Amino acid sequence: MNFRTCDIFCNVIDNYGDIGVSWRLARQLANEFGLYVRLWVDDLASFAKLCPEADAGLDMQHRRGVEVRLWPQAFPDVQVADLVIDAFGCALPSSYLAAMAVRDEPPVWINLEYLSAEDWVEGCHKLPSPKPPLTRYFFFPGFTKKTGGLLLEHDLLARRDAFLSDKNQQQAFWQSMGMEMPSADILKISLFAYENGALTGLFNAWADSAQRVLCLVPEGRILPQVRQYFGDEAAGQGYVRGNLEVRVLPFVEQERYDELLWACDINFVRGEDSCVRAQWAGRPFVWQIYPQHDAVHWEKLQAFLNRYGATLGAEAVPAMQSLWQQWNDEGDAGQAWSAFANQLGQLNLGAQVWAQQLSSNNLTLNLLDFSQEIGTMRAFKIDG
Ligand code: TRH
Repeated sequence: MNFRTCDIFCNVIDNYGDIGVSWRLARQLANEFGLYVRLWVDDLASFAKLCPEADAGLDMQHRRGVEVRLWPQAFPDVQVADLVIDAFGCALPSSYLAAMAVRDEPPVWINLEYLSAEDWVEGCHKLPSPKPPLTRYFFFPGFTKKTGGLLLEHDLLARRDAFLSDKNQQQAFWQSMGMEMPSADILKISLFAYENGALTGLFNAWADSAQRVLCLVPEGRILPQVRQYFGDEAAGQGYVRGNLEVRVLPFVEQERYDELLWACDINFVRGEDSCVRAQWAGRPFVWQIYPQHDAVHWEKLQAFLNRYGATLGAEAVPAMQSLWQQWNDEGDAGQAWSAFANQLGQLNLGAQVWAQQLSSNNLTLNLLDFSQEIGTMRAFKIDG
C-alpha cells in the first residue's frame, strides 16, 4: 500500500501533551516522509501555544507543511485518508468511521498510545483490536526494540550538537530570552512543572547552595508558587534570593523548547513529550509524571527509573531515585538535591549514553513500517 495521506485526530484533554505529540508526529510525517497530513484538533487555542503563527479562529490552516483543521462537533464530509491515527485512543467521529468502513481500500487505522516504560507494553504493542468491518491496531511508544520507539526528528541530535558547539547560536538563544549568556560557573536549570509543594524546599536549597543557580521557568502552572515564594519582592528582571536567580520565560514555540533544554545543565520536565525531549537533550533531568487518580503513575515512574538507571553509575542511581521520588511526592526535594548535584558528572554521562542508545528506535519510521506491513498482509489475504 502506498501511503500518501494521513489523518491524525487529537482530542485535547488538558495541558499540552496530547497536542504536543500529535503536532510533532504530524510535522514529521509531512516534512520527512512526504505524506499529506491533516491534523484534526478540538482545541486550537492549545495548538496555538505550540505554534504561535497559528490562528485559533481558523477552521482550516496550513502550518509547517501540515493541514491543521478544527475538529468540530458536526464533522464535515471529507475523504478518508490512507492512514488514520487516533492519538491516545480518542473516539473518531461516527461519520468518519462509517466512511472508513466503506472505503474501497480500508485505511490502516492506528491508535497511538501513551508512553510507558513498563514491561507489559511490549506484549500489547501492535495488537489488533477488531472493530468490524475495520481493525484498529495499538501502537505503543517505548524504550525497547519490541515497542514503537520514540519520536525523533532525523536531524535533532545533529542540531543539538551544532548548538552545543556554537557559542553564537547559544548567545542568540539567550538574547532571544532577554538575557546575556550566563557564565559557565552558573548552574542553569529549566523548570517546567505542575503545581508542586516541593518547590519551596528546592528553591531554599538552591538559594543556600555554594554555586549560583539560574532557574528558568516557562509560564505555566507552577508560576503562582514561584511568585508566592518570593512574596512581595518586585520581579524586575528576575527574582533573587541568596544564590538563586529565577527568570520567568514566555512559553516558547515547540521547536524552540529544545533549545531551552540544550542550553540548561539540568531540566525539570513533566507529562510525556517534554520528558522525551529532555532525554534527547542528553542532560540530567527530573521528571514530574502526570498524576493519575489510581496512583498507577508511580509504577510507570519506577519502570522508567529502572531502565534509565541501568546506564548510570551505582551512586547516581539512588541520588536520582531520591530526588525524583521527593519531587513527585511533593516531599523534601531540597534535602534530596545535594546528593543529586554531587552526581552531576555521572548523570551527564548516563544521559548521553541513554540518548544515543534510544536514537536507533524511531517512532515515525516504525509506525510507517508497521502500517506498510498491515497493508501488505491485507493485500496478500485478499489476493489469496
Ligand atoms: O503539558 P503536559 O503536562 O501534558 C500532559 C502529558 O502529556 C500527559 O501524559 C497527558 O496525559 C496530559 O498532558 C493530558 O506535558 P508534555 O507532555 O511535556 O507536553 C508539553 C508540550 O509543550 C511539549 O510538546 C513541549 C511543549 N512546550 C513548548 O512548546 N514550549 C514551552 O515553552 C514548554 C515549556 C513546553
